[in-house]
Formats: sequence, C-alpha cells, structure tokens
Amino acid sequence: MGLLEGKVALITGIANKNSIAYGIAKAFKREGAELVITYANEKLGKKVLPIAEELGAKLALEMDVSSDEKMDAAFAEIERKVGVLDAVVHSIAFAPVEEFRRPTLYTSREGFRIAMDISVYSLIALAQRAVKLMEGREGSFLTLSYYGAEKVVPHYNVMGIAKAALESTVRYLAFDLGRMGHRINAISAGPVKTLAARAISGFHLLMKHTMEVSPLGRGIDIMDVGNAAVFLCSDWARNITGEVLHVDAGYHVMGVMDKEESIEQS
Ligand code: 0WD
Repeated sequence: MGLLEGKVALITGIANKNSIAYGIAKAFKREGAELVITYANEKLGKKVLPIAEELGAKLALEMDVSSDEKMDAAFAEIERKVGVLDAVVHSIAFAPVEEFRRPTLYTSREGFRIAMDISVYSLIALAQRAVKLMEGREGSFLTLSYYGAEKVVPHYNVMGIAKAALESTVRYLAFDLGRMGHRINAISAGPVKTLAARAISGFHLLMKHTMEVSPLGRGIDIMDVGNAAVFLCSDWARNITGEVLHVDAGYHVMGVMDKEESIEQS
C-alpha cells in the first residue's frame, strides 16, 4: 500500500515536466494519492492538461493565485467535483525579471509587492480556502523554499526576502492550522533547472557551485523533492509541523566553502 493511499492532494505550480511540482505529483501518484492539479493560466494549461491526464488526475483546473475571485471560483469547483482535500502543495513563486537583474538596493515597490503577493500571501490564501475541505481530516500543507531565505545568494534578491517571509509564514500558520489538526511544512530545495530558475542570473554557476561544495558532492532532482514531500504529507510525519526540511545534498550545513577539499574527498 502506498504512503498516501486514500488521500486527495491539490498540487499547484506545475508549469512543465521540469517543474518541482511535477516531481511531487509523480511521487504522490506513485504512493496512491488522488490528484487535483491547478495551473496559473490558459496558456500554461496547454502544457499542464496533458500532464494531468498522464497522471490520471481527478480534476485539472485554472487557478491564478493573484486573484481572490479566481481562487474562490477554483475552490468552488474543487468542492463541487472532489469535495475533500488531505494535502495541498504550494509550489509557486514569482518576481518580475528586472528584480533579479539589479541589486536588492534598487528593488521597486511594485516588484516587492508582486513577489510577496504571489510567492508568500498565496500560501495563506490557499490555506484559508483549503481548510474548509479538510474538516474532520488531518490535513497537510507543503511549500517550497530556498537557501536564499537564510543567507545572501547574489542575484536571488527580493525572492530571498520573500522566501524568508514564506518560512516565517509556515511557522505562524503551523500554529493556526495545528489547532485544527492540520500540519504545514516547507522543503528548502537545492537548485533545479526549471522555468522559474531561468530568471535568475548565473543560475548555472549556482548549480555547479552547490554540487561542488555540498557534503554529498552532487545536485538534487525533482524526484528527491517529491519523495521528501510524500513523507511530509504522509501519516509518518503526523507530529512534524512548522518545519523547513532541506533537500539540498547537505549544502546548507557548510560554513567555509572549500571546493578543493570536496573534490579531493570524492
Ligand atoms: O532551483 C529551483 N528551481 C528551486 C525552486 C529551488 C528551491 C525552491 N524553488 C521553489 C520556487 O521558488 C517555487 O516556489 O520551488 C517552487 C516551484 O518552482 P519551480 O518548479 O522551480 O518553477 P516552475 O516550474 O517555473 O514553477 C513555478 C510556477 C510557475 O511557473 P512560471 O514559470 O510560469 O512562473 O509557479 C506558478 C507557475 O505555474 N505560478 C503561479 N501559479 C498560480 N498563479 C502564479 C500565479 N499567479 N505565478 C506563478
């Protein structure tokens, strides 16, 4: 029996087969979960609908998290067609590309607002609506963060600030949701080449650096994140909430980045 047998999971943030959310959806499916898949807009729908079909999703629908009305409409449809939810995966982030191109010092008010709205507030907006479908169940929420929340990663800029706020949001929501019997956690994933990652200047150098200095001396892939997500959303993790789990080949434990040393060891 799969670890998520009998559970219904809402997965947001699949843009294509490179998306971290795709790895999570595949792992959830493998473990017996029924899937509800949402995509940001009609254009992305053309890519995502065939993926939803391949994964045998119960329902696939559009949901732009920047609009309360669109979220209400999507949740009304989920309630009508599916009725319940056990898990919600928030795999969404966005900031205007200019914000990755200039120093954090020159972040615009609008860029900051958009980054916080789409990448952070959307988690709260999802939780507000999902709890109604989790009544009487031990629900579980999961979001995706990155090391740039904890330390300065050049070019990550306003997204690092947003991820710090996101991780704090996980802790505050853990308190509110915990009173209802639900859990919420984050996975801080190592760099993965995806559509969103392409916006960040020098991303390939960041990936190379991470692989070279991490204790395991390698990078991660979307199934590594998917497998950890299965655990966090399964009953095996029923007393884990408010946590940020690093799936980064151990990169975050390094203080001094000694590239030579890690190469000698391998
Ligand atoms: O290295 C990486 N790729 C890492 C990503 C390392 C650590 C964390 N993450 C995080 C990201 O910050 C994000 O929170 O993982 C999450 C998923 O990102 P991803 O899988 O790297 O990127 P991608 O495949 O582009 O999916 C993100 C998706 C959007 O794709 P695009 O590229 O079209 O922006 O977030 C969704 C959209 O599908 N999204 C929205 N969904 C609903 N409403 C919206 C919106 N308004 N905006 C973006």
